[in-house]
Amino acid sequence: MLIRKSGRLTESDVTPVEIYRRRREFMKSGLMLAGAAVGAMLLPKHATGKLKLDEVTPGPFSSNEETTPRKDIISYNNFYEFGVDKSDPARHAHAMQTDPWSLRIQGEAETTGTFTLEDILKGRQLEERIYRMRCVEGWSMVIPWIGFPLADLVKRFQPTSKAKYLRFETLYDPEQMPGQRRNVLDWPYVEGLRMDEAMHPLTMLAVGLYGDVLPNQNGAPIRLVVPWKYGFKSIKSIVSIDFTATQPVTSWMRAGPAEYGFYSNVNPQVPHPRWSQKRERRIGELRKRKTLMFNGYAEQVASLYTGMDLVKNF
Ligand SMILES: Nc1nc2c(c(=O)[nH]1)N[C@H]1C(S)=C(S)[C@@H](COP(=O)(O)O)O[C@H]1N2
Ligand SMILES: [Mo]
Repeated sequence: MLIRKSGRLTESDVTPVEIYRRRREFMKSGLMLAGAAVGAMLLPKHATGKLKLDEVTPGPFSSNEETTPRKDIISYNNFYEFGVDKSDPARHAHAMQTDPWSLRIQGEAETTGTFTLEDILKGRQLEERIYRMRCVEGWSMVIPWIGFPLADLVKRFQPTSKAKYLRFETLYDPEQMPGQRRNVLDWPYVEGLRMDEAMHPLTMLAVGLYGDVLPNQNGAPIRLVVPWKYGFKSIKSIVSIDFTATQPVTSWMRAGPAEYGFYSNVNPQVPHPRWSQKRERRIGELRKRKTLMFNGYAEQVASLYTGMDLVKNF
C-alpha cells in the first residue's frame, strides 16, 4: 500500500511521476480519497516557503494522459527574460527574487491597488489540474498545475461594465532578468485575454506544479495558464493585471503581427506563416501526435468563438 504511517510520501519514496501514475490508478479503481488526503499525498517534502500548498484538492478538467516528467517541465522552458534557449531559464531564473511579491490591479474595476501575493491567495482553495500545454513552436507537455480559477480573482476586484479585456504584465527588471537587456521582445512581456476568456472556468492562475511551489523558470510566484491557447499566452511572473476597454497589444503581436494574433487559439487548420500546426511532439515521445482544435478543449471553449472567423482572428 502506498500510504505510510505518516500518511505522507516523501520524495525519496517515489518520484513525482510515480506518485501521479499511482494516484490515477487510485482514482480509476474508485478508491477516491478525501481531497485533503490526496493533496497531502502529492506533496514532496521540499514544499516549503511562504506559500501554503498543503490543502490542494483535485480540481475539474484534469487530463488523464500521462504527465510529462517533472525534470522536463522544469528544464525545457520558454522564458525569454532569461534568454532565448530552452535551457536558459533553468540556468538563470534562480536569481529572480519572488518573495516579497505584489500585484498591481488597475483600470476598469471597483477595487484597484497594489496587493501582496499572500493577500491575493488568502482564503483561496488551491486545486490541482492536469492540463495539456501546446507551444506554438510545435511541442507539447502535460503539466500538473496547482492554482485557482482566474475568474475568482476577477470577481474580487469587480470590473466595471467598461472592462472588456484583461492586460497582464511580467516583471520588468533587467538586473534580475538578463534577457531583458536585449531587444528580442518589447519588455515588459505583455499578454491579454477577452473578459469571457478570463472568466472561463478552465483559465487558471498557477502558483505551483507537481505538488510544489512554481520553480522560477516556470513563472514563479504566479503565472497564467490558458490550456486551449498556444503556450505564449500563459504569461509568467505576473506583476500587473489591468482591466481595459480595448484589446491589449501583446508583446508577440508587436514582435510579429503577421505571425501572432491576439487570440492565439490552438488551431491545426491555421498554419504559422513559417510552419504547419497540424502536428506536435509531446516531450518524451518519438512519434508526433495530431494537434487538436483548441488543444483538445473544444467541448469546453468552442462556444466562446461562435460566429468568429478563426482564420482571420488567429
Ligand atoms: N513572461 C514570459 N512569459 C512566458 C514566456 C516568456 O518568454 N516570458 N514564454 C511563453 C511561452 S512561448 C511558453 S510555451 C510558455 C512556457 O511555459 P513553461 O516553461 O512553464 O512550460 O510560457 C509562456 N510565458
Ligand atoms: Mo511557446
